[in-house]
Amino acid sequence: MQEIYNAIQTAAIKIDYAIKHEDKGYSQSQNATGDTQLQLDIHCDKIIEEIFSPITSIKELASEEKEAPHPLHEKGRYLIGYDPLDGSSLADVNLSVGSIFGIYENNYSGNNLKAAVYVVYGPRVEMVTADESGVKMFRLEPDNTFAFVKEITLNEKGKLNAPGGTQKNWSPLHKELVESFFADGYRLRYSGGMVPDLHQILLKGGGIFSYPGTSDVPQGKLRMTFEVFPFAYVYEQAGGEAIDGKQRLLDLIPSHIHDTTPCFFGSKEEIKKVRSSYANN
Ligand code: P6P
Repeated sequence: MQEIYNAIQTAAIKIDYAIKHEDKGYSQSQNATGDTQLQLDIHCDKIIEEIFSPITSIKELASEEKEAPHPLHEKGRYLIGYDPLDGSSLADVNLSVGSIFGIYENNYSGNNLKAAVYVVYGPRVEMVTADESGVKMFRLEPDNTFAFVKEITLNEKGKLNAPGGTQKNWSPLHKELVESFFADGYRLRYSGGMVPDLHQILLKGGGIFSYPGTSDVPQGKLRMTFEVFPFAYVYEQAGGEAIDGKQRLLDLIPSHIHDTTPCFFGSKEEIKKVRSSYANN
């Protein structure tokens, strides 16, 4: 696994440089989910593919930016589902963006995750790894090494509320749930970038991030394989929970690697409240 973590660090340094110095606007193509791809999306995907290709423990790569998985080494142990540059359009307005990696065995179901990693490209470049040893944060140093900073754990209850999705398309039930957190004094922290938004809640000790099913996207917007399962794993390893409103997210089995799901990530108290609100939905 360390070989894969090292490869992610190498890719992160190149991706951070590309974000800051090589932005090339939109391409003529769309990804499997129908998002128009930035040249940067395609460029970052190529960086990862080139760096991961020689690693013989990787059986295949499944990228959010490609329709089908890309086979690598037949006897490889791991399947890697990744989003090379999540929230890439935020780079145009100089906000933080990120890369997300799920490291699976056998198939891309949530319970087959063996580790999850994300990288935040912001004022600092930070990498967070989650595996059976817990959740660890590393920071890019001037000598291009990643130094260990700390272990991350979530409190039972937090203070931040990150409500995703177009509000006019929320169900009345979801609108009431979001407003109840604000009525309890939670602070709004939402940039539209899943990686920095979830990173902030982790670093500030807790809260709730939600991207529900809405009238325009009933199955939610966020992709299970590349975004939702890796963060669900991180949050559970940090002592939090992650559900679709009712079920544990990691118990879900996608029928296609680009499937999406409604998702809630947070501290235990907040997830308990979500479960209670959605119980009769
Ligand atoms: P909305 C970015 O496009 C992204 O995929 C995630 O990073 C983010 O959480 C979500 O979409 C934001 O979506 O509909 O709230 O703008």
